[in-house]
Amino acid sequence: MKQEIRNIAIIAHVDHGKTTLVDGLLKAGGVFSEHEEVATCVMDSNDQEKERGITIYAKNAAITYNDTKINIVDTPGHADFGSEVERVLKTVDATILVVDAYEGPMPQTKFVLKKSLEQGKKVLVVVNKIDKDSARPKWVIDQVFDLFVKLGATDEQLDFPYMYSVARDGVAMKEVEDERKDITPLLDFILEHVPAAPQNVETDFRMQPATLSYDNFLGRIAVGRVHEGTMKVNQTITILTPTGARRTGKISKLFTFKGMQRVPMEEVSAGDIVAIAGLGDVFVGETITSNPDAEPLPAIDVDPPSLAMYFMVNDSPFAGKEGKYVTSRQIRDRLEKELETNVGLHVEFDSGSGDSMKVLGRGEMHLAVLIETMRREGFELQVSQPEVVFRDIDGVQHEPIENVTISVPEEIGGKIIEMMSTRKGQMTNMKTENSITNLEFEIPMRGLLGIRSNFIILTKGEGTMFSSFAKMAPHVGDIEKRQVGSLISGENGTTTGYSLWKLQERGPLFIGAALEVYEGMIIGEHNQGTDLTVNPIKGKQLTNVRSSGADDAINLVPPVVVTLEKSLEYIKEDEYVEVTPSSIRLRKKHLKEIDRKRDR
Ligand SMILES: Nc1nc2c(ncn2[C@@H]2O[C@H](COP(=O)(O)OP(=O)(O)OP(=O)(O)O)[C@@H](O)[C@H]2O)c(=O)[nH]1
Ligand SMILES: [Mg+2]
Repeated sequence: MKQEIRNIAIIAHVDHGKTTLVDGLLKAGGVFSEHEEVATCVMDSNDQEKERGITIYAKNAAITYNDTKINIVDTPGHADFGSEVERVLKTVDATILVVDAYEGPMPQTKFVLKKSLEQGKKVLVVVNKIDKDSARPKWVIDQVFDLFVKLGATDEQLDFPYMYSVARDGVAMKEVEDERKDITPLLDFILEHVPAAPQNVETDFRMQPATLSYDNFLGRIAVGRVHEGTMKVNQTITILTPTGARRTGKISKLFTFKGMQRVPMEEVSAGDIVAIAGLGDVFVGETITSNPDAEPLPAIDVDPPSLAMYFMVNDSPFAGKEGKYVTSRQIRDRLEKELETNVGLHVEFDSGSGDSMKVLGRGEMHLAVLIETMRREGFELQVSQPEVVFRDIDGVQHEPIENVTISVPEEIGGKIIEMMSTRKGQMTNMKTENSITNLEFEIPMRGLLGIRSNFIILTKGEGTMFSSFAKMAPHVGDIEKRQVGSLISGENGTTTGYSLWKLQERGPLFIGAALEVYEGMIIGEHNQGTDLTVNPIKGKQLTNVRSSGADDAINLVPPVVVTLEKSLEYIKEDEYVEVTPSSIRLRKKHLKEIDRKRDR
């Protein structure tokens, strides 16, 4: 008899504890040897995932419990990586919706639940972090129920099973008051409520890749669920596109998952989640089949990208000094390779002029992760201000609208409402409890660009703000922008402490002393809201030197650290971010003041 299989995806808003919960399941599944030192969030294996403390890519693992194989897909909770979630839902029969025991449903909870319900998946709810002092698990269950109702769940879906957990301690409980012993209640819960995967092997093989990865030895690897049938290594197969076009290929290696590893197999069969190597040109959503006349599986639709920016060859005076790959050809090839696996990404190679390409993604973080990856690989490039992508629907220009949830100290609530309404945000909910005000808005994505730094200043860092794609809606009209201006170097040379000391009263600086700058480089923000060309390389006039005295002491405020994300948020339409393996610089498109004046 075949081993039973259960396929689940863990979904949630960012930080609600998905990856930590998977740690617990892996440990219970005997994935680690007894004395092994196990790190936390072991599934977050990518460098940027570890550094940012978030999941970026959906990943597979599998454990065996009571002779049943459980395939587990960990998914990212950040809104920018929502397309990862949408795709892997196709590979599972049920989702575990993890919800923070204090926060309750957040924007991305709504997004991933909506996608699960739309695809008719069974949803199991786990209220996590019930160890928090502020935890209110019963309230959270009510809120989740309301969300199911709002999203139009069927009666059957509304009757969702739920339980509680402290993922960090590796424990799960049926009731809040139950003993917090281990994770087995969750494993039993999965076996009880997740339908067994159908294993029809008496028919032709059909499998649909949901994610792609790249392996230096094996080339492209397609991961997905075997819909039906069986497949052996070295078998010749047909790849069907969703529109019915076909081509042939040969499978060189087959894998299933065990723990976090891919295990080579001679044969794979219906119901399991597998990885296939040897098909160098297969794409997400195509159908791999043993029968050339088989029906393609339904296409996998993901929401289209909502944010675009231009990637260009760096043409600053410092171009080519720090990067290994700098040409337009190299950038183009790299983007082409990225498109093979990064399904939420689009590139219009010929939409820019000359050396620029339009890159479209799901949000600032999605694009920033790509740029950061490229720079770590040795790329040097220049990028433009991110812009929202509009879409023509039935002759009407539409724009992306986001759901935003904001939580701030009560006394700032008014200011936040004002900030959101000047950006065309519509308040949909407001509640104050224990001097914390929770606000919900629908707002055009345009209105959110560049808002985060403003939000941090307004709340002095004591607030949270989350957003997630809600819908496309007709363009809501112009949004007034805050006037920001830059301090721009008018010189080529090395900065001096003396000149920066004079300049720092004009606004926060992005650079320190003894740094090479060029004419047209942005060295700080001008607090008057207009661009100002300045001289940061001036030395102190020797004739003014006083022999002694404390008034000579230069007190330089430490420069503002401009990270990639901050730069993308900061730049205006006439500015670029210059990205190299060792630096991030901001610059004006026109380096000379006279050209900027002419262009105004
Ligand atoms: N107090 C408490 N903290 C927890 C618990 N579970 C997870 N955390 C913490 O919550 C944070 C986020 O956990 P993750 O597992 O990375 O959350 P995630 O849902 O995978 O986040 P993304 O993948 O970025 O969406 C970490 O700092 C965890 O240590 C819990 O049960 N109680
Ligand atoms: Mg995670």
